[in-house]
Amino acid sequence: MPHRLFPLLLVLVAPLAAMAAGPGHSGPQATAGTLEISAVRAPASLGAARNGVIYLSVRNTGDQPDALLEARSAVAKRTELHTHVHSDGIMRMRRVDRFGIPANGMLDLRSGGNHIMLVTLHEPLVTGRQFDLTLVFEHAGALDVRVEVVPFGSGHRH
Ligand SMILES: [Cu+2]
Repeated sequence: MPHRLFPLLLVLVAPLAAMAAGPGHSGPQATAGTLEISAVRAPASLGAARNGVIYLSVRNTGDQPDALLEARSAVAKRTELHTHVHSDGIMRMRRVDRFGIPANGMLDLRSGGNHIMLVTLHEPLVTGRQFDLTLVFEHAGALDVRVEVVPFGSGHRH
């Protein structure tokens, strides 16, 4: 029986490959050039809230800075890049033109900081659902990612 070794090898290797790709939130969801996009999420809508927020992380492994210029999604009338500014003790949101992504650095959109604003949702965001988002980077170009709707409150800083 000279052929008996080769099926055994397949049986050993396949589960290892599955484990490496396995569940968990650590790996990037999408890559564009030197950019790795991960943890793309939107908190579920609360009550009759008309607006939504998207958070995500971008790691730039390259030596050139890049920038997020635009985000597009069909779930809302408009999509804007927002930052938070403190003025007179009040935290307000302000629209910005771009989010810089440093060379060999991170852009971290998170609760209380920079975020993508979904202005006037067509329907409420429901936990467990997903929707499409197009990110437009200055150098890496356009990239489509999936946004996962997570329970409200779980998108907070950790
Ligand atoms: Cu906002």
